[in-house]
Amino acid sequence: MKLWKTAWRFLPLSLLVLVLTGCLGETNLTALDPKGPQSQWIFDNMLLSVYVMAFVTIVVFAIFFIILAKYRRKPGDDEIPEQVHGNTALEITWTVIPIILLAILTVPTITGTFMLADKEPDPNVGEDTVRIKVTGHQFWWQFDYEEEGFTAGQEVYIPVGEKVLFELHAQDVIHSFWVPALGGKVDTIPGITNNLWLQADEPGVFKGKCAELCGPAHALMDFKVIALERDEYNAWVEGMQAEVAEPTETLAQQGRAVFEANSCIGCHAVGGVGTAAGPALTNFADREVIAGYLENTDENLAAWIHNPESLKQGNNMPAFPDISDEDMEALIAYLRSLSVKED
Ligand code: HEC
Ligand SMILES: [Cu+2]
Repeated sequence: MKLWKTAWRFLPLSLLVLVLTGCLGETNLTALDPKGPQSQWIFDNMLLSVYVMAFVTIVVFAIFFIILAKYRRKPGDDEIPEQVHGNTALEITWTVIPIILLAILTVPTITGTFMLADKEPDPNVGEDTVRIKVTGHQFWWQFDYEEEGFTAGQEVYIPVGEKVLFELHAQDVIHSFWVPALGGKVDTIPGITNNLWLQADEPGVFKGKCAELCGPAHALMDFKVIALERDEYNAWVEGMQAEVAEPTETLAQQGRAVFEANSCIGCHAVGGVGTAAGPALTNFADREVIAGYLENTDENLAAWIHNPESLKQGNNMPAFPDISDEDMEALIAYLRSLSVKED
C-alpha cells in the first residue's frame, strides 16, 4: 500500500510533464488525430500493434496469476511436487502463437510500407498530380514547384483530397520531413532522393517539424502544410507564378532599395525558381511566422533582421545591426508588400 501512496504523489508531476511537452496542448502536431489516408493507415497499424500487445499482456498475466494462486504452497503441503522436464505440446503452442501474432503485424506493415512510399500519380488527377521538391536546409525548408516554375519557403501549399508527391532532398546534413497529422516521417539525406506522398482530407494548416537532430536550431525547424480547395490552390499557384509587381507605396519602394543595398537579395529570392542561401520571400507577407516559429509581427521582424542569432541560435542569416529605424520601417513595409493573396 505504501507503494500506491508514493505512486499517487507522482500523478501531478506526470500530468505536468504531459502539458509541458505539449501532449495535451492545442496543436495538430500529433499522429493520434489523422487527417489523411497516410496518417490514418499509420494510426490504424499502431492500434493493431497495441491490440496485439494488449492481448499478449492480458493472456500472460492471467496465466501468471492463476498459476500463482492455484499452485502456491499451501499449509500441509510437505511433499515436493512431481518434477517434469519438457512438454512438446506446450512448446509447440508457445512457438506457434507468437508466429501467428507476428504474421498479423508483418503482413500489413510490409504492404503498407510499400503503399506509403509509392510514387504513382493520383489516379483521379493523373497528369495534374502536384509534385513538390523538398529541400531541407539548416534550419529551414525549401519547396520547389518545378513544373509550375516557382520556389516557396517554409510553407508548402497543397490541394485538398489529392495525393501530392514529394521528392525529398537535403542541402547540408540529414533532416527529416514530418507532418504528423498527414503522414509518416521520411529523412532528407544529402545526395539521396527519398519519396513520400501526402494527402489532406480536409482544408487546413498542418504543422510540420524536422525530426532529425540537425544542429543547434533543429528544434525550431518548423514548417506548415497549407491545404486549400483546388480552385484556391490554383489561384495561389498563379499568384506565385506572376511577375512580382513593383510596390505601390513609396515607403515599400524605399524598402526595396534597402533590401537591395543590404544584399538581402543575394540570399533571398523574390519570385523565380531555384536554391538560394535563404528562404524565398515571394509570399513572405502571407506567412504566419518568421523563421519557422516567431509570430510574424513588425516588432519580431525588426528584431530578426537586426540580430537573427538572438532568436534562433546557430541559424545562417547574418545580423544587420546597422539598419537604421527609418530604413527598417521601409524594409518592413516592403516585406509586407510581398503577398500573393488577393484582397
Ligand atoms: C547570407 C545569406 C543571407 C542574407 C544576406 C540575408 N538573409 Fe535572411 N535568411 C537567411 C537564412 C539562411 C534564413 C533562414 C533562417 C532560419 O530560419 O534558419 C533567413 C531568414 C530570413 C527571414 C525569415 C523568412 C521566413 O519566412 O522564414 C527574413 C524575413 C529574412 N531572412 C530577411 C532578410 C533581410 C531583410 C535581409 C537583408 C537585410 C536578409 N534576410 C539577408 C539568409 C540570409
Ligand atoms: Cu533539420
